[in-house]
Amino acid sequence: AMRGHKGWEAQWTSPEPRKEYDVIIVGGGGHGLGAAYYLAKEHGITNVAVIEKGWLGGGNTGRNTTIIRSNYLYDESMDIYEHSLKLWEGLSQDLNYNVMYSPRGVMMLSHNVHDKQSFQRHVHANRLYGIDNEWLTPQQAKDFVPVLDISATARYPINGAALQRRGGTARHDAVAWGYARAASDRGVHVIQNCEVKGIRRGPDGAVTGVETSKGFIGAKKIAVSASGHNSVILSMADVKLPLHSVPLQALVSEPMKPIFPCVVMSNSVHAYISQSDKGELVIGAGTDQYNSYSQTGGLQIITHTLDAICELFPMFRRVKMMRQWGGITDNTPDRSAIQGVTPVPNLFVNCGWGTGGFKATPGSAHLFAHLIAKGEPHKLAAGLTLDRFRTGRLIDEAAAAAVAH
Ligand code: FAD
Ligand code: PYC
Repeated sequence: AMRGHKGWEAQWTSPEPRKEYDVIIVGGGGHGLGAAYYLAKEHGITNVAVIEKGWLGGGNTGRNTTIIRSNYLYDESMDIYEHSLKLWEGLSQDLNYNVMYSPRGVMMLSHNVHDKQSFQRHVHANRLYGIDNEWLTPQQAKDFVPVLDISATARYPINGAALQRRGGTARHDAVAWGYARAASDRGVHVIQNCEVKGIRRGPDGAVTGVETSKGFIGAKKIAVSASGHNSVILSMADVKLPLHSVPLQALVSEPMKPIFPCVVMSNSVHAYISQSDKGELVIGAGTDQYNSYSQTGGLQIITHTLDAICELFPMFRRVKMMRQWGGITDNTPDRSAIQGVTPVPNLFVNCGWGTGGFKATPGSAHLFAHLIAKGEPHKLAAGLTLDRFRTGRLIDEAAAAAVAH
């Protein structure tokens, strides 16, 4: 700003597409850009393009409430989310870019006997697996978040809470920018404003490239990581995915002085809240109950969430809201992601992160790069393949997904 916003260096190059790449990644969110970075850094594969129809991070990466945690129930999930949490802990140093990871603690409120049994099951499962999670009494919860109403007459009484202290938040668009810069520095092409409109295949059925708004671009391998639009893109290669796309909304308040020290989630009453470093309350809701590609969402969903926030934190009743938006989430029937090969040779997919994939960004990207490079999943992602919907070996994380679906 002292230079009058003149003379800033571009953080990544914006080249014209080559005729052909070894790997094309569709989707310039954190997962796609991160996969490109790890392909270059850990597998020496640099003839890579990330193709984004809009701007980097303009999808769910830049629209989410940035909650990071690894307190899931099943081994397959704990493996990948804890792998991711460990990468978050060193990500700013690795990328030489401040992603503002802030392990301020994620607290999940319990309001009834069912919540308590379910969360305590998660606490025990996590601790047995070596992941931090602890059970708090209502008073201990209030000591951690003094503005919480734990009175017996509260509309949503609180009978305890689960706290993961290593959980927290990060700066969403810094994650996209940090990965983009680091990938570009290693030779990856980052191509924005370029929509993938088709997938071309050869006589043997294997992919040969993508049709885009900038013309045909050849590729030996194609890796799709396009969140709410994964099923649309995979259908271009006649692959049907077990996904449905629904909007999820968030909003921010006017800025205020530091008042809210951690992240609080209330799954039963459909609200979650933290305070950004700019001072805004960052608040999120449940999903719309119908499929849609509109990045807005239903008014009744977000007003219900604000009702819940005002009941849990009465002192926020007069705070003004500044902005609201939605993102399109791709959800699987068991609320766990899919990362794997597809029936089409050399076409890979990373999808189904639904309402909870921001926290997974570094871990998912790291393991997706392994899959693309080696042609088979890393052992930490081995349970997330597409064929679990054929074998029935589902990973039901509906409770840990923590957002009303
Ligand atoms: P994206 O960032 O969406 O990137 C995919 C990209 O693909 C987009 O930029 C899109 O433009 C591009 N694309 C689509 N179609 C095409 C095409 N045809 N050609 C080229 N490019 C294309 N997760 C958490 O862990 N914690 C949270 O607190 C949390 N809160 C959320 C709150 C909201 C309101 C929303 C919407 C989501 C939330 N999530 C949260 C989920 C999380 O945001 C996503 O799972 C994650 O960010 C997905 O990242 P991504 O890189 O896969 O997708
Ligand atoms: O997965 O933790 C999460 C989450 C919080 C809000 C939306 N998703």
